[in-house]
Amino acid sequence: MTKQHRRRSALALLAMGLSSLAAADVIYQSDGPFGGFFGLWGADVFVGQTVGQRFAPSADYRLDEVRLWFMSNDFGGTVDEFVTVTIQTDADGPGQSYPSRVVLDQATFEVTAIGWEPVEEAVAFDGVVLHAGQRYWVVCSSDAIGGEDPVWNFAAFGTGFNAFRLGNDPWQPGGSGAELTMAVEARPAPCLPDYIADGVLNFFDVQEFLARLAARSPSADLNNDGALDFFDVQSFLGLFSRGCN
Ligand SMILES: [Ca+2]
Ligand SMILES: [Ca+2]
Repeated sequence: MTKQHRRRSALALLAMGLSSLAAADVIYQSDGPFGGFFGLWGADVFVGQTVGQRFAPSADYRLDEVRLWFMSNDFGGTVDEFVTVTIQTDADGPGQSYPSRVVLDQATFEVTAIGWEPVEEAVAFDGVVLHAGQRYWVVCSSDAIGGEDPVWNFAAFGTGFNAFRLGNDPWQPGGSGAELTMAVEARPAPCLPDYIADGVLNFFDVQEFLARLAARSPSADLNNDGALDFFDVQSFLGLFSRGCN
């Protein structure tokens, strides 16, 4: 066997391994913060205001990553403020769409922007179940005080469906307005109970689901109620017995 041949074989094996894992799709993508009509502006994220933007996947997915552009309201040096990003379901009243406060998963990042120089922050998530056609919210909050706070950049063009919450007040019903910068990447999940995503439903999927449930992984919250309990087991068994095409 020549050296070149061996290398090809290794590459072929690598390709096979990767093809069994679904690649992430970009299921939501705003414009960037630069240029355009609006120029640089954004929504303050601080003790006085929590900000959310809505998205709705067109198919079943598992959340992989959210990317957001942030700049700092502090003209000074380095900003050392943290932003908490939560994934929430929709309160879903008639014409009253806003985050439900049911948190499916959350992650925190430290704002790295200095002054009005936006930086794109990537926030990883561990497979939160996103059901086709359901509304979800990416919500940003922070304990920063006003004047030195993180600012979630508006996109140069476009409109998004946003909601704002002032201090500890209830959420104000959302509406269409300037688009907040946001990209959402998720892995297609054409068969939700197929936790070992190999297109086949078998014992290994049961094992993987139960392991994630035991590890309190948000990826096991099949019914999207923010809790991990018997109802998720029930959902899993229902989906599993129904099978996949
Ligand atoms: Ca499987
Ligand atoms: Ca649940």
